[in-house]
Amino acid sequence: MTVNFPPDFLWGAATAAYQIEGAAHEDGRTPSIWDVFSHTPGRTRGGDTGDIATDHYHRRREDVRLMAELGLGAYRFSLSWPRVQPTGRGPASRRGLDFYRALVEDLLAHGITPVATLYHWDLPRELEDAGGWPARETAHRFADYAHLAAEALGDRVELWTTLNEPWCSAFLGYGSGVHAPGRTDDEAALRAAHHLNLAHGLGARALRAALPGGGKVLVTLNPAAVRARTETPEDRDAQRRVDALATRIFTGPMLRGAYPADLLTDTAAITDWSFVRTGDPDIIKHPLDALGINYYAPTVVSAATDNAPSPADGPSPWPGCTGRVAFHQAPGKRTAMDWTVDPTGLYDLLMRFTREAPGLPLVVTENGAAYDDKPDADGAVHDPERVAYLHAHLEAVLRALGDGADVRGYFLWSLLDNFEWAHGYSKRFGMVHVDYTTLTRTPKTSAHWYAKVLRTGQLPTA
Ligand code: IFM
Repeated sequence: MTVNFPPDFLWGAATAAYQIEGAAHEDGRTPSIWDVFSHTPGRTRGGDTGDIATDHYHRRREDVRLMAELGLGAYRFSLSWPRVQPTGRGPASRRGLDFYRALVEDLLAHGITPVATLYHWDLPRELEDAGGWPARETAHRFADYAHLAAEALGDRVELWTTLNEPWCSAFLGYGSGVHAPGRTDDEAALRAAHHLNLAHGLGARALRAALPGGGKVLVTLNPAAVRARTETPEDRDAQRRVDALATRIFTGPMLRGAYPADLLTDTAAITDWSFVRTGDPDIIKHPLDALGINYYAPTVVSAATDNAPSPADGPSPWPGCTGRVAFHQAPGKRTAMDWTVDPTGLYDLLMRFTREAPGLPLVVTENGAAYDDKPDADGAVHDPERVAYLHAHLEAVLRALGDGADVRGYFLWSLLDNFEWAHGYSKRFGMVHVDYTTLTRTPKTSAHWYAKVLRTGQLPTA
């Protein structure tokens, strides 16, 4: 097994605008779908919102200093669309762009490579009012925004990601409705998935047109490591069905220029897919410089049975699975999200894309875990479970590297504790603890552990 990570391996941490920035009403920013959703009673735990979040907008310098002290080589952040282009149309906001310009300059001054994500779920409200992702027009609006962002920052930012986890935007946002904008409509969710794919393709082209020679374009997916509970044909079919909806709905058009035939058949009772126009697949299949993979936990499924849980009750993020697929808890230790700790899922995904997309470099753009971390009497925050989680998942990355996967980097989710969407501030993913009363940042044990790993390029023996 490979023992060391490659010397040029990109070691980073990731965040997203709405989860950390706060300053929701400052410098011309307009509301996004997440402002509307989080301010709607009953949508987030305890009514938490991102109005203040970790106040990163005002503490940017402190946060970059912290990253430098930890020795991060790269920082993956997202641009807030309604901060950069209020209302989602028209010219860019100079004040909005100034913030990202200053952030990028700070990062570069500390030798940290900026990695910008264009869309991490904060669609400008006005675009949702005009139809949101189920409307084709939104993909064109995204391309304009991508162009504005790349023109403004492309001379300093080389690595760009178009979308973060479009599965969540489409199926949690428009299918189960547990994420903004909170709609529950299977057909709209499938339309949204297509228009997110189209936005990726159009956005990637817009980025290339505006980026100087060296710019690199990625997309970040959260492909599911789906396992069948047994090897019966019925359970294997449930696995195939979920894999199509979770992963191949994006990788099909993005990497191969076509939607998988089985996906179209599985969802035929919901839509005829006539929203896919001639030429769309060619736009979506834009050559990528790397594929970003976010991984947290595996998914275990079986064929639906009368006594197994199925997404039959209430809206589901799995159109066409109701009454056919049952979802199960994978065995093993769980995080505070109730997600099973299983690093083999990460290894499997890295090897899968090594086989399916030969020659395409891979980057682990998110991986991490939430635990109920609390400062002790001295103010220190010990998180041995997170250290164990990270250790096991980095071992999986090393194993994949040793088996031929071209993995170029790893981004820990997350730099800071932050707003965990519908869970509000109740789930802490950070390697740096945030006291939400004082907004004090305290690196946890895992941050010091990670700093050592990235300094040495080696995992300590467990
Ligand atoms: O916090 C999220 C992030 O915004 C997207 N990926 C998963 C993380 C943990 O749920």
